[in-house]
Amino acid sequence: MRVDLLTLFPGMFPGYLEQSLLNKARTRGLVDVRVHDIRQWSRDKHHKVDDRPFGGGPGMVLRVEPVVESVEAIRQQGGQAARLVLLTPQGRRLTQGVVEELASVPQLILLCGRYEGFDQRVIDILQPDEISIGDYVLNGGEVGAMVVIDAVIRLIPGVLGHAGSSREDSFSGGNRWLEFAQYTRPREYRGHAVPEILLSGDHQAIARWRQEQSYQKTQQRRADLLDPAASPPDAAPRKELP
Ligand code: JBB
Repeated sequence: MRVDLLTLFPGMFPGYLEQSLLNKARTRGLVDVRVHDIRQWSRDKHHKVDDRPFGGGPGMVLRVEPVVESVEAIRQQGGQAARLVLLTPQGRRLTQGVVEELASVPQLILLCGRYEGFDQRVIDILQPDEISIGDYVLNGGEVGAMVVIDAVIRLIPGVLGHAGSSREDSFSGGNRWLEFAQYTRPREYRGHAVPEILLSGDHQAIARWRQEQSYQKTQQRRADLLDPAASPPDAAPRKELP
């Protein structure tokens, strides 16, 4: 998969891109990530890409020409059917389902905005897939783009080991449960002991206990994740909220 990032702040990405999993995927040739500065496509001698909004108002707007022309240039470089994603609070919400969809394309172009947003004609002309990572105010699309890459990259075959792929299964599809609590040595720390059952060696009982844990935690904290049609695990007694 090829990923092209279009941004006014290319310096934000190298640190993130060099993190372990992504770097491994890149050195193995599973993913080719390229960062581009939108200013490269400015016609202005000062590399200006923003301007004051028609009709007045505070702040600046990203101009249509450099943005449209940068995307067109990157599309031609890729030479494949690229999916253009624009990170914006106006987009559809990023979910694991959307991530799975994005992981299936040969080229992703992630367009990151700044200032008060893009000239509307960027959207009208390019018709990007507009995506939001959540309802909070950010200063630009870059962090959202990193979230998209992070989630997409781990679905590319060969990027994760065996453990990762089976783990992913429990979170795809309709029913997603939160993880059960994990413990490692020591068996006791400051009076906090590891649950006895995990030391029992009874693998079936452990599996059942973990399933109950997952279900109850999900029920208590994120009932919205539970598929109402799915039934709880057999041994899970229904616990009231504290
Ligand atoms: C950005 C946070 C875009 O598309 C918009 C919009 C509004 C304000 C600012 C921006 C710039 S880019 S992506 C996530 C900010 O409505």
